[in-house]
Amino acid sequence: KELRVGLIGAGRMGADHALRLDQRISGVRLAAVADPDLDRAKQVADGTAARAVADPFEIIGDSGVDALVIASPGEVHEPLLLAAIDNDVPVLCEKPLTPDAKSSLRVVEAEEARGKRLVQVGFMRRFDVEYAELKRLLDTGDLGAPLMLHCVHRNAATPPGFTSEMMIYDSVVHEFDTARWLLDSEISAVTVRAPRSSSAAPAGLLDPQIVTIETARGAVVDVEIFVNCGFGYQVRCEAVGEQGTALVGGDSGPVIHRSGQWSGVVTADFRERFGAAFDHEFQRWADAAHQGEVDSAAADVWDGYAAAAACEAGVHAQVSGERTEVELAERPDFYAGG
Ligand code: ISE
Repeated sequence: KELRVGLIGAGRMGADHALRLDQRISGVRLAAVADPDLDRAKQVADGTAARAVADPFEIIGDSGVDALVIASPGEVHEPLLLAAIDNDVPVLCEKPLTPDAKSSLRVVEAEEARGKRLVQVGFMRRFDVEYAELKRLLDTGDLGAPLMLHCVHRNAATPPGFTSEMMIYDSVVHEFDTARWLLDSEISAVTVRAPRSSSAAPAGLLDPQIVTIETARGAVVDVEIFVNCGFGYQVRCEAVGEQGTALVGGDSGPVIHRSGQWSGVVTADFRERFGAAFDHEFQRWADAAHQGEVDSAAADVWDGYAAAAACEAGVHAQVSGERTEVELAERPDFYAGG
């Protein structure tokens, strides 16, 4: 029996996930696409078996929809997630879980009260082959105890309406999750500094920025976030341990030598760079949902909350210029070891 998936959000990411669910993930059928812009929902559903609707709540709890993918903007996630939890529907929710800590905590509490894990958060780097290998190296201790991560996160350009705050909760949210996951430690404080903005950045956008993350176990992570770098999409992470270093996301082949020069290609955007990771993430999610389970390799709601709390501190740090400590609620036993 196929897992009938309802997709909420038919924007850039939603359209990409629709294609993925329709063509690349086995054992699933795209059953519905919801977007307040009904024309956009129809365009994405077109050519698939899915029906298009404007109201996402119409497909939450619908007997023809077994599981949900939420790819709408973070600001509208909370009521959708609460409704899905209420209806016992498994969800793959794109990051961020929600844009602020309080609303994310309400989702944690709702899932805990339900007593069943239903929601996973789309931090796809956890499914990237290179990142997974880096995680393995850190877990086995092959690099020695970790001291630092040096991260670079560059986008070619920002869509209209992208704000300095979003650079934290939409972009650096990935590094918050990556740092917690790789270093197996909560984030304790965040500081943000910025050089003068690039002349390529839209007016009012503080771009680039340097975010410094401190973890509870004493590691420090620096992140360059530069979302109008112009040349393509680049995400790198170099881990520095007491006995060695490892870099992921470095330039890789094919390297072309021609006319006295060498060159290579930079990926255009995150759909291309992390396409295989998204596929892997979705297949594992669908397989688990089929069994009535969640994927243990994925980020759970607590991870989504912890990243949101770090984002909130990050936005405060950005605006105030001050090192800002992260305030975290007590981790419920329900999520311990998750
Ligand atoms: C976007 O929403 C993503 O999730 C991408 O991975 C990130 O690179 C980009 O900056 C975000 O806007």
